[in-house]
Amino acid sequence: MANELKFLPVDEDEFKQNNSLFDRPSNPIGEVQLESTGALITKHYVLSAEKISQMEVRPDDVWVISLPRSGTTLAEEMIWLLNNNLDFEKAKAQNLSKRFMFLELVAKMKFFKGAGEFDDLDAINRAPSPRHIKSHLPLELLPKQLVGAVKPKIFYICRNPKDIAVSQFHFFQMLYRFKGTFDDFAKLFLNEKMNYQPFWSHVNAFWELSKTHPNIKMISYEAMNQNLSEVIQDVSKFLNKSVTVDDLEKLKVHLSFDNMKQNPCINKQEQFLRNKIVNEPKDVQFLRKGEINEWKKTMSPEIVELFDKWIEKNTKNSDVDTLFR
Ligand code: PPS
Repeated sequence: MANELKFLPVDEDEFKQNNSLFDRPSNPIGEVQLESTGALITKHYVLSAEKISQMEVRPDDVWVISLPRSGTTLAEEMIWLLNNNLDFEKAKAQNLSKRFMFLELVAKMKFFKGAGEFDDLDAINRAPSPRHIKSHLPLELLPKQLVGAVKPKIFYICRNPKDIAVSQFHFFQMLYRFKGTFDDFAKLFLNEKMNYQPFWSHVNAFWELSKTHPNIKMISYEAMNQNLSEVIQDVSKFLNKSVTVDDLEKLKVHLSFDNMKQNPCINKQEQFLRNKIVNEPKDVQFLRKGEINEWKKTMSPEIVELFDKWIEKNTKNSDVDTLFR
């Protein structure tokens, strides 16, 4: 099989400098970039890149793609329940990460278990249909079959990048002990130095495809936050499912921020404590605020200006920003 994905190492000084802002020995910011697009990822992933690219996609797969902190978890729980006839009992009995497999986390397992000893995609390839798969990878690193004849259901979750940056800042303070200020983080984000970036091509690729591919649906965090009923109805129609008024109300209660934050199958409390990411249950902030426009309260005017210029520059020839207005 021809190796079509070519990765280049990130400049060593820049890599060291960016990772020096994190108090973790594991260097959270990626070491490699895809040559063709500059997509930034960690070296763990590269071991599985070709396998992921060539992976078989099934017509009844359900995929959720997003950049980190876009509202992926909320979308996954909603979509899984709608695609599983609102089986709340099963949803409460099994961790969401088991119900929705995280594509590149599996690749990371290969790195830790030792390349060659462990078939990284085996769990996903052997999983019974219908599979539910989540990924933060940009389109160019996802399975080629995702776009083409197979036509699985694909959801792309997007969110105002200003709020993504605020959410990522807090999340990486917890997960990777980011020790810089928000302004330090915002500059990394705006310079496209976080894993899975560049931001705009990640979103744009799916936004453009969604205009001609009826199997791709864009969902914004803002829509889920402000009008969940409408989103649920839209998603159920897309999945060819019907929901009664009663179902809709039950699902909305289940998906409320407070309920999901208390839900051990979703809140990652056990996992973060076990892996010593935090020491106290109260410090697990996987579900953190659950608000829109938090940036308005927290960003300095200087950083807002930098974001506005970045948005203007990157949306000149596109209507992609209409997604999260
Ligand atoms: S991750 O780490 O990439 O999987 O994060 P992701 O799930 O994409 O996004 C996390 C943000 O979504 C918020 N969230 C919710 N908001 C409202 N209601 C519900 N039920 C909900 N579930 C998750 C979560 O709090 C993160 O946003 P912030 O702004 O940090 O609160």
